Amino acid sequence: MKVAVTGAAGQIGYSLLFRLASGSLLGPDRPIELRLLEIEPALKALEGVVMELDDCAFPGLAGVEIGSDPEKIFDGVNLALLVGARPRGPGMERGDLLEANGAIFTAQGKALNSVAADDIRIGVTGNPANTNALIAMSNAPDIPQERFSALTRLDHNRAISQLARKTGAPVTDVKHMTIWGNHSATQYPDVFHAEVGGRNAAEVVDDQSWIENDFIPTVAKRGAAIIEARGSSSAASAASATIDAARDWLLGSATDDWVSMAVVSDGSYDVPEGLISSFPVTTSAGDWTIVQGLDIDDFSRVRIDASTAELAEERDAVRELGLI
Ligand code: NAX
Repeated sequence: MKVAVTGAAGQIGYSLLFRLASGSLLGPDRPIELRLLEIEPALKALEGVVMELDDCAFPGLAGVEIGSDPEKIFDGVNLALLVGARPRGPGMERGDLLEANGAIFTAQGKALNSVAADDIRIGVTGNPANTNALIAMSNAPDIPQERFSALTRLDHNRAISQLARKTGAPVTDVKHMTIWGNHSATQYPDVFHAEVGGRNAAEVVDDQSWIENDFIPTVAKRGAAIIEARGSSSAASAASATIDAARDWLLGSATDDWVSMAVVSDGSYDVPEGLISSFPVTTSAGDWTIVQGLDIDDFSRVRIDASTAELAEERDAVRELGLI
């Protein structure tokens, strides 16, 4: 399998590449070839990372290619993990950020459209992840829309961990967690459909104030808390979630569980059609299906609507910029 990683010389890349090469994605018996995309000024640093990959002598690493031309790097790839993005610099307005990322994700969408393998799956980690995925998808008309997703698995994993800690249960006892909406502070981590040890999580917690004033903001603002503590943004956990998401997408989610993925909305749960929004999904052999039939009460409705309204605003902004 040929796996492309963009932003490969960045922080997340430094963790992600070694996990991919050691077999965390498909298991140690299925060799992968890495195709690493970076901007020109970062290629030297990337060469150093490749030297380290060599020095690990990973048995499952079939080859590594690096470069700054997406048409070359994406040629024949089966999975593209789009991690590289332009961070918000000093004095940059939101519109500037969308525009700078728009340039990256239009070019990468077009390149994937023309050279990726027929079975390509694309996972976007680089922020603003949902809208970057929308831009790439809109610029790749020959790739089926369901092949694009944006990462909310880190938020999902954070929510599981917080709930496990609160209830004293192991993380493996927490199932059916859902992140709805945007990978941003408006995201809605939903415990009302989650279970702890087979029981409804909200009932096990039995503390509405904790859910509202502790759990939801802790999960939604976890990225900022990590920056505050570490001096730089989540990297190893983001790499781990990127792999969890891709692995489950390709190999399937557990039969008694679901995962959160931002995928193109078909209007389910009144999320406007066409937005890339996070839903509860089950996955199997590279396909995902939105879990249907969950009751959404008023508490959840307001929060899902607020996050999808933000996504609609981002979509409108990139539409105005002519990026989609
Ligand atoms: P870094 O700034 O360390 O690395 C980004 C890398 O991308 C840099 O090496 C840069 O040269 C490269 N890059 C920029 N433009 C590129 C282009 N056109 N083609 C190829 N490479 C390009 O950031 P890092 O900490 O690795 O984070 C990467 C992205 O992930 C950021 O946008 C960040 O906001 C986002 N995150 C997303 C998360 C999620 O859950 N969806 C969580 C973690 C992280 O915040």
